[in-house]
Amino acid sequence: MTDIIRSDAVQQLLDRAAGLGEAGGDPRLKAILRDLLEALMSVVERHDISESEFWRGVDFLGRGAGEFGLIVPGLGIEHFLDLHMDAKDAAAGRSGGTPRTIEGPLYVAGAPLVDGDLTTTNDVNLTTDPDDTEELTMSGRITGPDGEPVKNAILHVWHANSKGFYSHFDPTGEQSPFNNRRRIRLGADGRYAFHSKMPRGYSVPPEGSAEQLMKLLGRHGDRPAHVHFFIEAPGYRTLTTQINFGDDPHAHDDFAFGTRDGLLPVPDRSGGNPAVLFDFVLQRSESANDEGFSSRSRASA
Ligand code: MBD
Ligand code: FE
Repeated sequence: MTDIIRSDAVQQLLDRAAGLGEAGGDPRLKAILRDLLEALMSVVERHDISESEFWRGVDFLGRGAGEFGLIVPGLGIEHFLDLHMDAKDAAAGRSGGTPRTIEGPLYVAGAPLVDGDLTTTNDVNLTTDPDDTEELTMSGRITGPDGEPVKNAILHVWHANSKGFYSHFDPTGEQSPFNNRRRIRLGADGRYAFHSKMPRGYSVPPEGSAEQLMKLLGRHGDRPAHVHFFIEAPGYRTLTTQINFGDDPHAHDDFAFGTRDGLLPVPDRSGGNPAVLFDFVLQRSESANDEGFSSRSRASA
């Protein structure tokens, strides 16, 4: 079969579909969309996708739209964005510090802002709902590239409960709004400590589009137990990361590809309950933009 993607007819079709000859519109979007359409059409040609198969794919995207937040990490695209940012950082000489890893779809803005300056406070508790499982404690230091304490950071923390459900997204409707979610204001020494109830790994909703897709790929939709963080501090680059528990059965088999070397601590159980000592190292900010967040749309409450 001839390669129709390279034909004048298809190339002209792509230029016109992406509005390349039109004065109006957004030039960057035009350029991106042209390449995206060309990639899609190439795949149709390369795999000889039938009309029925194609529309099955369109139907899937329509039905799956509510779960794109799961499908994107499940297909490795969110991790790819991290690899892309890492590569750009490396090229710009901006390496070092705690690795970034995916945010995931389950952050909720507006969590209670609590005092976590350990010179004046000693109890930061994330779990306010009853949860019949073991207590997790987590503590450590936040430093900059030269080991200096990061002053006045805000540590955003969020994690699932012992059933693997996140507040605000809990299908059982059983959790209060910000259970296992806090913004912790740290002091001048960069130290943090909190306790909560040990999370269980997340699994995509049974019967949902993400689960259906994973099954068709012969995969699962499970993550190891983990704790998410954003760390923001004046003068430092905002970090999006998470720790995944290194002793979880899915520690090296995360459907969302969010586990990374250096982010897989094994909790110390010598004192009975799991305890994690974990230090974060931030990069210095080079522009105001570095101290902000991506403009991803996020739930708020
Ligand atoms: C999660 O809890 C999560 O962190 C990711 C990345 C995807 C789905 C659920
Ligand atoms: Fe998560």
